[in-house]
Amino acid sequence: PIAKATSLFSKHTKSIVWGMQTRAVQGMLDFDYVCSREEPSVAAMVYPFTGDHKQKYYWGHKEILLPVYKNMSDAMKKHPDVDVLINFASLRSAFDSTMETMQYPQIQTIAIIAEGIPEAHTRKIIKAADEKGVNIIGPATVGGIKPGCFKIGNTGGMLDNILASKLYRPGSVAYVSRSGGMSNELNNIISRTTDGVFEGVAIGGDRYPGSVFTDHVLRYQDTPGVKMIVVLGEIGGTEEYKICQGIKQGRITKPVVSWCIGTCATMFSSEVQFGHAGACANQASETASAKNKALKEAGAFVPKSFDELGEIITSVYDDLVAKGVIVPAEEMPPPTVPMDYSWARELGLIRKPASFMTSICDERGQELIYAGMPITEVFKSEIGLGGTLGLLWFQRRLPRYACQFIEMCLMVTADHGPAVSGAHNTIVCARAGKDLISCLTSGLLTIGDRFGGALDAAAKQFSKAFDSGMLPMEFVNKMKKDGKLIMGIGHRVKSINNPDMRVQILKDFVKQHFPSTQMLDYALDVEKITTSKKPNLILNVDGFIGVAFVDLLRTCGGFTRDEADEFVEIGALNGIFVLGRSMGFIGHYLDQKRLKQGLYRHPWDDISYVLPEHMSM
Ligand code: Q5B
Repeated sequence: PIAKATSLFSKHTKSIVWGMQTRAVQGMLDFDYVCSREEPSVAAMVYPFTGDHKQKYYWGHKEILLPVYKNMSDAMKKHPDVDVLINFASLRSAFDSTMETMQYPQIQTIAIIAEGIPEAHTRKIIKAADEKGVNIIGPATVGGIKPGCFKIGNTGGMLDNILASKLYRPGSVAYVSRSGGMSNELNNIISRTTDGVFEGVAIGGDRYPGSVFTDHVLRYQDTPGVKMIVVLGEIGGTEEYKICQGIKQGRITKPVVSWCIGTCATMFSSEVQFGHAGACANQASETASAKNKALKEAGAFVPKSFDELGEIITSVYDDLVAKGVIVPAEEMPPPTVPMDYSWARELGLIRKPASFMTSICDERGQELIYAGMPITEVFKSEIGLGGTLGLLWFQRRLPRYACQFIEMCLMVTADHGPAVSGAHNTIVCARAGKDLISCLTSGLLTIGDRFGGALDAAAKQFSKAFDSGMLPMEFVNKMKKDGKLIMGIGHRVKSINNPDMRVQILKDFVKQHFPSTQMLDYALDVEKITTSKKPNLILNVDGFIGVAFVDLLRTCGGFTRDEADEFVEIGALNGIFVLGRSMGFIGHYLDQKRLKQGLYRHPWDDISYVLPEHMSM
């Protein structure tokens, strides 16, 4: 078998990450940056489920691109300087990808993150790794960290943790633990009690880890920068006894501080399986208490409980400093890494004025919310289209009669034949081969003061006259004197002799259900005067909806007078015609397409050409 490397990571280590773990990769790059590495430790990613491409990451303040390869062979060929693979493959594919990785002699270390890999597979991986001289960290681990040099995936947590535990520069203490979570705790304890971590590895909680405690303790023994070793063992297995042997035989001479977690197991009457697959004592010698006792007897520094681990590390460290074995280096501040915007916001460190404000709809939660009403409630309370419009336009749950009135308005304005301006435009546009949206908008663009867009102006004119106490006749005369048309009055084809049934239907409903029809009554009095002058000067559909809506907003109980006036002022009422008539315009568009109507050209005989005559000099 080929000998395995004792130093797994340096300031120049380059790795390939298997899997699209973008957060983990960014975490590694941020770590590299605070360690003042010259180059990122991730050379590339391998992800078989997409084609070759590049992914954007931050390198300090800059943005960089890292390649993603579909095939491992391409990644290895393009990056011959890579000697570490971090395998984020799932428990189903971790075996194949790890075995494939070991075919490339450039790889010296593989970290396997997946939990639940079948033990038979792990044993095959271990056998192959031993033959090929590859160091395995994991499976079922977060990995490991070498301050100032390299961080495996998510080890050490987020950047604030890395900074708090001073993992951006090496100390003198190396540790090995089984648990990734506890390795974080060790980073914290060691950074508070000593000059910091030199290297830390979490070997993972499986019964057959790819590398064992002694593999790492012996590496640390042979690494000059390591001055003391911390081993955090746990209940289950007999690995810790090998450390005892190493100390007794003089193979391990550096001070070892050790504690095995799981001493509480003795409080249970039956055997306890702890969280890790390997954390179960199958015999007395595998209990945490037995192993702690043996370690102490062998010469390791063993605290009385985990709580005292920090104290014992301090005393061993202080002793090494006193003896001059450790000379703490001067602290240098690490380079700053900009904090991710979303994280800074989550921590409440920054605030930014929003570019947008909204108060009608919120789609971010589990359920869509219309003006405070969850969509399930919208359906449960059967508020219909009118109620939905009430929520989105007026931010109110309107009374039933109001919802019904809105729906009736939408129905009566839905269409009024192909001859009206908007439908005509839609039809011409459809026959010119345009799409639905173009045809619809082409029709909508004709809506204005003269056609379909007189609702708000009618509401304003009538209510202004009414509120100022003008008699209907005074209003008509004033408008005539000012040379203004009364909005909502007049129709091209409807008249008192040919009444508009749409208006009649609405009138019957409003008269029956609205608490007050003051504005409508005023407009009907105006209509009496205008129709006495010309029979087509009726209160038309726009005018009717406009004034009835003023009555609704003012008297339904949901709005203050200011709010009611504001909706008219900002043009809410024309929206009713726009929405209703969109149904018709879409109908005309579909109709023209269905009828396969060709390009429309207006006939010459319907155009009067009135050009200026030829001018002779
Ligand atoms: N005169 C609607 O006009 C129309 C007068 C008036 C005082 C008035 C006209 C008008 C105001 C805007 C309005 C909505 C253009 C209409 C709609 C939807 C639709 C459409 C459909 C659908 C019709 C003749 C004489 C003149 C005028 C006077 C006219 N209107 N006086 N106030 N409002 N109304 N728009 O027939 O003395 O002879 O010079 O602008 O409410 O769009 O179905 O077609 O569902 O699609 O062209 O219902 O009334 O009348 O302009 O020849 O005027 O009456 O001053 O007097 P006409 P004109 P004089 S609903």
